[in-house]
Amino acid sequence: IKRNTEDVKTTKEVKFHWFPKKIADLDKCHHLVTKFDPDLDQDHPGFTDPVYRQRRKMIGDIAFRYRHWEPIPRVEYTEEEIGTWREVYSTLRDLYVSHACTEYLEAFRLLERHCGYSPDNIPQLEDVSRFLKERTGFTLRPVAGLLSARDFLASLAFRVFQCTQYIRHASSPMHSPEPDCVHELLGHVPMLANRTFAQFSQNLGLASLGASEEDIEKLSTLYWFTVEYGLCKQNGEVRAYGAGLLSSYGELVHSLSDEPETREFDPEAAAVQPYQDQTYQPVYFISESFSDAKEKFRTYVAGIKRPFSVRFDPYTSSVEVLDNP
Ligand code: HBI
Ligand code: FE
Repeated sequence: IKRNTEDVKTTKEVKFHWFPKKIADLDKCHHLVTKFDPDLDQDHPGFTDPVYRQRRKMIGDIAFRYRHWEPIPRVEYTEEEIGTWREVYSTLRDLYVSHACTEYLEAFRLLERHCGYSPDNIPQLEDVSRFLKERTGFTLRPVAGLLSARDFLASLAFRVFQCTQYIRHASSPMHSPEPDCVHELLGHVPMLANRTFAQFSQNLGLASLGASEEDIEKLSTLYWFTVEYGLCKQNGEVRAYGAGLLSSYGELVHSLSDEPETREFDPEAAAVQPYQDQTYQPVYFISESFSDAKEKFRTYVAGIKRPFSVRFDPYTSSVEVLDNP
């Protein structure tokens, strides 16, 4: 009799979704979502530009061919691409002093000093990955576009951030419908250099392993209102730590104006709050501090039901799966 072994995950016949057990398994976590792909999305600024689409494909191929343990191949960016980077970089940098949280500012200074962050240079993922490894153990791996929430969150469990390497279309330097290297390098990377934030990100990832579709949906919504659009209190002021804010001039200004509604961070509420991926958020959540957010999240995760629990082994970068009694 032939059995479909894919369906049978434990001897007790409890079914749950496949997930990576060791860091090299992330080679299998490459499922892209085509929602904002320039080849398919007619509203993408690069949709009618065959040269851009060709370039995007070439850089995407680096990600498709990439395997764990390899150094990330370098990209020689064109003058036009560097021009796009320069425009966003110089505009945003002036705003960070008054709008970004201190953890971000501290890391940003180090990245300028050690990692080639400057208006005239798009940093190389391999250099940034080495920098992060030394700071928090996070590494980057190249990805060809918007990844499925399940694969994206799973990589965080191993302190791996899946990072795009191409840049947005030159006709629209201040906005991109999909993640690009401006969003990753200016939005995500500085925060991943912070220890508490890195631990929070990994915890989010560990909670997602083998989770049900509904729980993946909740965890990605939580990710949205923290890692992407989170605000925090600092010395009596509100500052931004979310990558979607720190990589968008317009929304960074909007988020700290008195226009949007703000609420105290509560994982239960943030996990089910409807969100916007086309315009600015109508509501933002403010955390007291990263440690506070991490603690509240721990309580929230304890309420998620899974037929097993996971433990991360930092010596081997693998997860142990423990059957629940
Ligand atoms: N994929 N490449 C990439 N970059 C992201 O920031 C990203 C993603 N996929 C899903 C995602 N972010 C989140 O919106 C959550 O769904 C986890
Ligand atoms: Fe992002």
